[in-house]
Amino acid sequence: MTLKIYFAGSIRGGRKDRETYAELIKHISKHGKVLTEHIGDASITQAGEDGSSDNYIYNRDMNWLEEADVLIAEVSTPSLGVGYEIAKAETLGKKILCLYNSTKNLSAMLNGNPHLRIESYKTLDEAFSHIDNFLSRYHSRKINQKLY
Ligand code: 6IA
Repeated sequence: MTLKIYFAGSIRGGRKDRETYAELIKHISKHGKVLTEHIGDASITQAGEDGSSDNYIYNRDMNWLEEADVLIAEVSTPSLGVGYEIAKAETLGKKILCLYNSTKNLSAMLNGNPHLRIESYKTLDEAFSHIDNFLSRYHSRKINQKLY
């Protein structure tokens, strides 16, 4: 079955890492279906004007989060929405990978949470290998669980 991945990245928190999100999404798509491909879209600006109501966006995103097998969040740009999604995914029992640029200072609320896998990167290739490791562990854990 195809792996479903929820990718989270800042929108109203600021769009300066948008191109990084697009590269990460392209890489993650090799592993399965990214439910939130639009996070890397240049057409989604910080102000946002795609016409969807906030209530529609909230409901749709929460449904996707429930449906997802894993959450991968890029957390270099602080975002209330991404922080909320991480906490929600934790409550739902999802496996979570948080990636951030090593030049940033990460919130203790993420960095200090033992339930999150947190990885910093300097280059996109480093970020890609963190993703590959995280997803291969996810697969092997699932296979092992099926044995018992
Ligand atoms: O607080 P933020 O806006 O930075 O929160 C970003 C996170 O919330 C992302 O990981 C998304 O999953 C979710 N999110 C927030 N706004 C949207 C959105 N808006 N579309 C999809 N997901 C969203 C469309 C454009 C909008 C600015 C009108």
